[in-house]
Amino acid sequence: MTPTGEKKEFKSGYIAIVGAPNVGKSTLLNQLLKQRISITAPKPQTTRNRILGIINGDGYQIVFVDTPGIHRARDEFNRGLVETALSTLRESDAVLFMIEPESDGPTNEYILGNLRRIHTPVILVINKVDALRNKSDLLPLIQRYRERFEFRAVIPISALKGEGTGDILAEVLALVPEGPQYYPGDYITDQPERFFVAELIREKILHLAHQEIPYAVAVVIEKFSETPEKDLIEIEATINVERESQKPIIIGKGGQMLKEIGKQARREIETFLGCHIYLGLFVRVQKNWRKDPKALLEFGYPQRR
Ligand SMILES: Nc1nc2c(ncn2[C@@H]2O[C@H](COP(=O)(O)OP(=O)(O)OP(=O)(O)O)[C@@H](O)[C@H]2O)c(=O)[nH]1
Ligand SMILES: [Mg+2]
Repeated sequence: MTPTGEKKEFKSGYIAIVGAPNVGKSTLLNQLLKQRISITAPKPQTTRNRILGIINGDGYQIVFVDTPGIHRARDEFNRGLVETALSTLRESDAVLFMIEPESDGPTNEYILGNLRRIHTPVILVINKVDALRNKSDLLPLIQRYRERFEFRAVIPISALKGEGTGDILAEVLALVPEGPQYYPGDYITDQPERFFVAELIREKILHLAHQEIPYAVAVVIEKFSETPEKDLIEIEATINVERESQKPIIIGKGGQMLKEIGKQARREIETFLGCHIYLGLFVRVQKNWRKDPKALLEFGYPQRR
């Protein structure tokens, strides 16, 4: 109840975070949530699923939805990722369209085309302003975008440094309609813990391996068993690669690479789960899994309808 006695309605909404690959969408989600739930890497096509980040406040629940980067996909697998992003766009109450000033490519025009087809308020988020060489480039950029689309607001931010993200929250709060509480008030996301564990392992591979390897990898959790009395979770995961030749690269000389992946992943998983873990990693060749509908289903990746 408000001081005047009227009933205050609950507000809620789904807010899609979309943009070209690598612009910083997942970094923004983590910054809004003040927790690392979406993996990030300086390489495109890091995010492969829609990742929910739920903010519960007094009288509202905002569900931010991180999505794979939208790009001109050349193969079926990537077309599936783009479709995940575009369908999220269509099902949202508002959209954060993120760009980065230093690489403003034709993909953004394609995304704008999609935004014109939906009738949802869109906020233009200009990320990585910390890395902008000439701050004076910002105003003409904003001008150019304002001419192309009627944005509800334009917010320059640095997702990495957490600058401007408060403005996003305030703007979004003003936009979300009255609505139900979609998730229990203590939920921050909808995926099970094991999904994030698999993602953290994949993130370490993204950071440690080069060339085609990051794209050829899918991580599957085979075992996740808790022993509360020992404050320990035993985790076994398979790192699937596409070709025989990729296996020795992931394992590395004398197993060094796999050991490093395991060491870094374990550290982060322990922080994430808040307990000790045992982590066993195995490498398996699942030939051309990105083209195999059965494997895609098993690995939890979208398939085109
Ligand atoms: N300098 C700077 N770098 C940033 C900022 N935000 C993100 N980055 C970096 O940009 C890279 C990509 O960030 P992600 O959050 O993974 O980008 P994304 O848009 O989710 O990428 P995809 O999932 O591949 O589409 C990472 O190396 C981030 O550290 C920022 O505000 N400033
Ligand atoms: Mg991402």
